[in-house]
Amino acid sequence: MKLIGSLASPYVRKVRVVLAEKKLDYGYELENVWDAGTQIHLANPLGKVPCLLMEDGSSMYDSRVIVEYLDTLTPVCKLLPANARDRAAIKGWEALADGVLDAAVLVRLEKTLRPQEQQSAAWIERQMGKVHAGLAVMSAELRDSPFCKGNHYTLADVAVGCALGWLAFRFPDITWRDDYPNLARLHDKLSERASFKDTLPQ
Ligand code: GSF
Repeated sequence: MKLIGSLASPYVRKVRVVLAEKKLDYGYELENVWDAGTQIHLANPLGKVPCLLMEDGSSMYDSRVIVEYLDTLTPVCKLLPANARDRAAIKGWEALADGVLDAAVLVRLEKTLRPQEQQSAAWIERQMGKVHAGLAVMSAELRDSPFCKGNHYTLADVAVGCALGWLAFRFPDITWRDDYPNLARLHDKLSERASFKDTLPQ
């Protein structure tokens, strides 16, 4: 299988961290989805990365679908439990982390793709509100647990780690490290893992 991705995307990073944790082999192809000549729509009609190209020629997206599939391929480092309720709780963490990213990505696009006079301060504020509300809930739910879901490293930690890492990369002014020391502690612990070290956004 081959992953189409980009070096800065937090959603692509989530997939790459999972591939590394599961010790799965894969090809990796970089694609600039913002380039006029991008071919990404041939694999993903939504024109987004990550997109996983399968051996039979089909493609798989988006990141949540891909990581859930990857977790079934090998018992190595199980990231999602079989129990439906526990599984939904972890997928809930992933939805929260991805939702924080979705809002922050919208802010970044507004600020980088639109001329300053066309940018909407109200839109930016609305999206930033989601980022801050999401971070507050992450911190409240993490409490002083070693990982998002108690004592076990799961997909929730992968998703939260990628979201925090991308905020640190693109929004260094957001003071989540000072505001939420427990998120900083989790982020620092995750950053020591090879899967996170080898996939730093750039
Ligand atoms: C989000 C992917 C996405 O927005 C997922 O895979 O989880 N829910 C999806 N990818 C961005 C790159 S990035 O901001 O990480 C993308 O490909 N955007 C291109 C576009 O046309 O929106």
